[in-house]
Amino acid sequence: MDWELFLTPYKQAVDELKIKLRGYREQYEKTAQHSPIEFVTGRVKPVPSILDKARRKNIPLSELDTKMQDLAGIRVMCQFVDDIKTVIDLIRNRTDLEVVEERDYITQKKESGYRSYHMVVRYPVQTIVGERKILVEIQIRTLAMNFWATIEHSLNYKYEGRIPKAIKDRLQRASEAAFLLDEEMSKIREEIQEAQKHFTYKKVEDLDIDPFQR
Ligand code: 0O2
Ligand code: 0O2
Repeated sequence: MDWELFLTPYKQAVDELKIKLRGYREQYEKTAQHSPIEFVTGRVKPVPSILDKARRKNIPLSELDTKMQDLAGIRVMCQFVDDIKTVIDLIRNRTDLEVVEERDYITQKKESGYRSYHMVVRYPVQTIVGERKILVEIQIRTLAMNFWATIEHSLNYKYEGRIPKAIKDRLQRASEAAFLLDEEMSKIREEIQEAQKHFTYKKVEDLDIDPFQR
C-alpha cells in the first residue's frame, strides 16, 4: 500500500481546514470581539497508529476511508465551555462541509475522564482526478480539557494503554479538577460581562441619555 499517496488528500483536508478555522479567529480579532477559538491544530494520523487502530477495531485496510473517521484530525481549543457551542454552530453552518456525526463527551464524559466534543464531517478535496469527499474528525475542547487529554494521552503511550490503578484514580481526580476549573472560569467570565454591561449603562446614565434611544 502506498501510504504517502493514500494519505495525500487527508493532508490536503487537514491543511485547508486548519487555515479555514484559523480564519474565524482572525475575524473575531479584527472586529474586537472575544474569539471562541483560542487555537487550532491538526494532523494526519501516523501510519503505525492507523495500523494499530485498524487491528484493534478489526477494520480491513481496504475500508479505512469509510471506517476510520480520524485519519484526518482537527482540534479546536477554546477558552470557555460556552465557546464550544459557538464553534459547533459555526461548523454546522458551513456550506463547504457536511456534518455526518456528533459525539458529545462533555455532557457524557468517557470512563477515563476524557471530555471533548467530536464532530465527524465530510469534506470535499479537489484532486487531479476530481472531487473526493474525505472524513475529518474535529475535536472541540477547552484549554483545561486539552491539558488533561494531552497528559492522559502521553501516559497511555508510556504505559501502552495499561495505566496503573493508582495513576488512573489520580487522573479521575485531575479530570474533576479540570471540570471545576472550567466552571470557575465560566462564572468569572459571566461576572466580568455583567460588570461591563453595568459599567456601560452607568456611563450612559451619567450623560443623561436614554440607553435605548441611542
Ligand atoms: P504526537 O506524538 O502525535 O503528539 P502548524 O505549524 O501549527 O500549522 P504543526 O506544527 O505541523 O502545524 O502541527 P499542529 O497542528 O500544531 O499539531 C501538532 C500536534 O497536535 C501533533 O503532535 C498532534 O498529536 C496533535 N494534534 C493536533 N490535532 C490533532 C487532532 O485532531 N487529533 C489528534 N489525535 N492529535 C492532534 P505531533 O507533533 O504529531 O506529535
Ligand atoms: P490519537 O490520534 O492517538 O488521538 P476509540 O478509539 O474507540 O476511542 P472512536 O470510537 O473511533 O474511538 O472515536 P472517539 O472515541 O469519538 O474518538 C477517538 C479519539 O478521541 C481518540 O483518537 C483521541 O484523540 C480522543 N479520545 C477518546 N477517548 C480518549 C481518552 O480517554 N483520552 C484521551 N486522551 N483521548 C481520547 P485515537 O484513536 O486515540 O488517536
